[in-house]
Amino acid sequence: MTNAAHDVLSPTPDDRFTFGLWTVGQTGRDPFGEPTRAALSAPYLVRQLAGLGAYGVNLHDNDLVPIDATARQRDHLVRDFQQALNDTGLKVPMATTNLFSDPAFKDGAFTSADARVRAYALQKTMHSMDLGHELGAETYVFWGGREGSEVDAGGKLLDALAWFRDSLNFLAAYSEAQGYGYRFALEPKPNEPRGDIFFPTAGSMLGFIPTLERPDLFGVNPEFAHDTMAGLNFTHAVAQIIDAGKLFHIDLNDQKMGRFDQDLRFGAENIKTAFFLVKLLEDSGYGGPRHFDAHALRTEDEAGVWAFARGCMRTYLLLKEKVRKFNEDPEIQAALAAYRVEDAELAELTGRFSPERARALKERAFDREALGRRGPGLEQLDQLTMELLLGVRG
Ligand code: GCO
Ligand code: MN
Ligand code: MN
Repeated sequence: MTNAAHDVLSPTPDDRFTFGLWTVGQTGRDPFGEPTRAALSAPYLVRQLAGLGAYGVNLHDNDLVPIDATARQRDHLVRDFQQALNDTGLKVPMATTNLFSDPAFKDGAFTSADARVRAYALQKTMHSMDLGHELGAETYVFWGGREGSEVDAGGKLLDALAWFRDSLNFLAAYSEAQGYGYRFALEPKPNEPRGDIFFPTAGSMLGFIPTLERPDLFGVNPEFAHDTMAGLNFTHAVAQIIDAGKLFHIDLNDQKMGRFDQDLRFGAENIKTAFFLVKLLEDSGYGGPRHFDAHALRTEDEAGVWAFARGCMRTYLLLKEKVRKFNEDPEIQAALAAYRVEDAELAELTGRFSPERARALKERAFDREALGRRGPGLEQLDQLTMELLLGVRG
């Protein structure tokens, strides 16, 4: 490997790669089986991630502080974690609340039909926001893992939406009152662990955000696996979020369509979609964290965990390098230029409505058959992309 190639593929904090404590700390437990590897402490995970070139580490409150910890235990755990952050320079850009593991949340947190559960969820989230702020987090994620249902016999659908809205309004106001200045990122998922989760897609979140009191504080945290599980095109979802100015955070991983939630290493499965996603992120100038919300396969030991973490970052950087080559490849650029047909006169006619332009456009003659005959060259363009990805172009 040449030095130049080595540099391009070695992660540095400038690449803004982050992992969750729950991702590299995942012990291999699944619904059918016990852990296959030992739990690793938060300070140890921080030191390892920093050594690999990550920028930051994200956490749920209970990834660091057990739900039943005493105040003394909390202070001790936070102090040791903070020490590891100080020693390594690793940041905590994002924090979130675990509102899904405890049985209290089995039928929802902010959307529970029990007012006591909803109030407890608010209380727990405020404590978690305090912790996130203490650690320097600027983004706060809401993933409503238990906000959903298996049966709708409870008849709470419209109420649940209102309860969710009230909770987010309350918490945004709390953040402002405390001077935390959080930006909130709402994470959609279609199902798992609930049979159906409320707000299943990016579009659901984009439609909901304008109904909040402070829509400016809210954006989306889309996840590759969540759209892919549902057979949707994740890159299209991210484009719509960018178009709305709402890409506040992103969860990267991989997934086979139609399966259980796999949380595979980034790029492990859908390499072409991953390429177009990296291209979209890089070309759009997205400057936020590239967060890997995934974990090593259950088969792996600790060495496999670090191979997983290195692999996520390395594949992202490999794809970013391919994006650079794609954007510089003369044949690809010529095919792209040929794909788009521009017409200055028509651009003028269709640009902005006026009665005159509308009349002129209605009178304009189009050679419909010629339009239908034109081949846009997508087979060739896609093959060139494949050859670039497979390493036979540059
Ligand atoms: C999942 C989700 C979670 C959230 C996390 C942060 O499928 O379990 O993706 O991993 O991203 O709780 O809020
Ligand atoms: Mn997920
Ligand atoms: Mn996620």
